[in-house]
Amino acid sequence: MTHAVKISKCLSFWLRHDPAAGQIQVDDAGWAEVKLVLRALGREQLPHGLDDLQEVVAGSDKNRFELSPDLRFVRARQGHSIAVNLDWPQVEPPELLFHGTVERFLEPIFREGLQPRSRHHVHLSPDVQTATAVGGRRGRPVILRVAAGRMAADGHAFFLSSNGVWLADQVPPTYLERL
Ligand code: HQG
Repeated sequence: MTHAVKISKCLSFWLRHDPAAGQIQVDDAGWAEVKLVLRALGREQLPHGLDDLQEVVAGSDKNRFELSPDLRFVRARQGHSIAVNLDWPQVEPPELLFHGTVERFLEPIFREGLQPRSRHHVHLSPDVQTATAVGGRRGRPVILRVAAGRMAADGHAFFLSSNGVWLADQVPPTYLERL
């Protein structure tokens, strides 16, 4: 694993799930002090200069993180399990969105719908390729097609994170179809 990947994994863990593990604090909008984050990276024996952090933020394949313009604060753009309020805009979704998962989750998914599990929202992808990568983290990917347009017409809200991930509170089974 490269240093950049290790730094990214630490950031994901502290900023989304467990700030205390990095001895940092995350405010209501998800921001943590860069100074404290760098100190925490140092404790992990990882490169911990501001330039190292900037490189990871800029180089993240999914654009997971965001630095404030003055470089004093950093946050994750989505994926939190801790309580944050990121104010993603509510946006009219495209007709279809996609969700990548694995075979073993299909039975509960078609019974109770897609549920956020440990995160705030269900994560949906704009295209099959992205969904395939998401599902592939857990095994052989299975792609579900989400009738997002119909869902929105029925009154369900969709939010769009700044890195292009679509978020919904849940997706009832009636809007799901296996590809
Ligand atoms: C499944 C990564 C049983 C769901 C990715 C998924 C994404 C159910 C898992 C982002 C279920 C939750 C999110 C139900 C859903 N019964 N299983 N009713 N409803 N599931 O990791 O969508 O690298 O919380 O199919 O790229 O896999 O972290 O969600 O398999 O954008 O930046 O429960 O995480 O981005 O897993 O991934 P997750 P996800 P990062």
